[in-house]
Amino acid sequence: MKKALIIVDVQNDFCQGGSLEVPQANQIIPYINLLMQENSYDQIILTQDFHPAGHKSFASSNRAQIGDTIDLEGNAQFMWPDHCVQGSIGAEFHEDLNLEKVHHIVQKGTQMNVDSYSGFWDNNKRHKTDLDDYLRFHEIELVEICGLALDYCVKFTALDAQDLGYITCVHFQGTRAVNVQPHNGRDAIYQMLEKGVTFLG
Ligand code: VGL
Ligand code: ZN
Repeated sequence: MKKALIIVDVQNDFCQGGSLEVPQANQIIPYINLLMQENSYDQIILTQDFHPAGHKSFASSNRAQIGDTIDLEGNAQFMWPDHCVQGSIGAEFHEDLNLEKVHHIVQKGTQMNVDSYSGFWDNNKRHKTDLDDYLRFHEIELVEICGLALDYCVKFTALDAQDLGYITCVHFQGTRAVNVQPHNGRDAIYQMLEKGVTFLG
């Protein structure tokens, strides 16, 4: 069975000192590098949150406060600090992440008026990235997912992978939640378990 490793959004803005810092994010990088060194994956894919300046998921673009929820074209949209702006250092992959063995990069969140937590679909499920087609072309049946953040982009990527028919695993040691209160991504884990996602590590 062919396997892919999908590494979600290991970018400077989600790591230590970034504008949307995920607690302990940097701790997962050596673990992910070790996974890539195993040579057990047929494909290694990175996702990259990649917003245009002024993206509508930013509080600053809506005269909203960070943490508010607004209506964005009929969908509830959480208001984030500016992050992963195209061309900025914050959008780049963390320099400690070893990119040597990466086969493919999927950029998401590139359309101004819709956010994209999943690596497969935007949040309103209108626009699909090339990730599903890419995996099918390479006859991938099982995906292992790691990266940032457990409770947003990792969760939605895993739920969509499961929906799309892949056997889907998340590396517990290779991910961290952005919301550590009240209980550190546990709700996200339950949502994934309910859908049939399994956990490794
Ligand atoms: C993410 C919030 C906003 C993530 C991306 O990578 O989990 N979270 N954009
Ligand atoms: Zn984003």
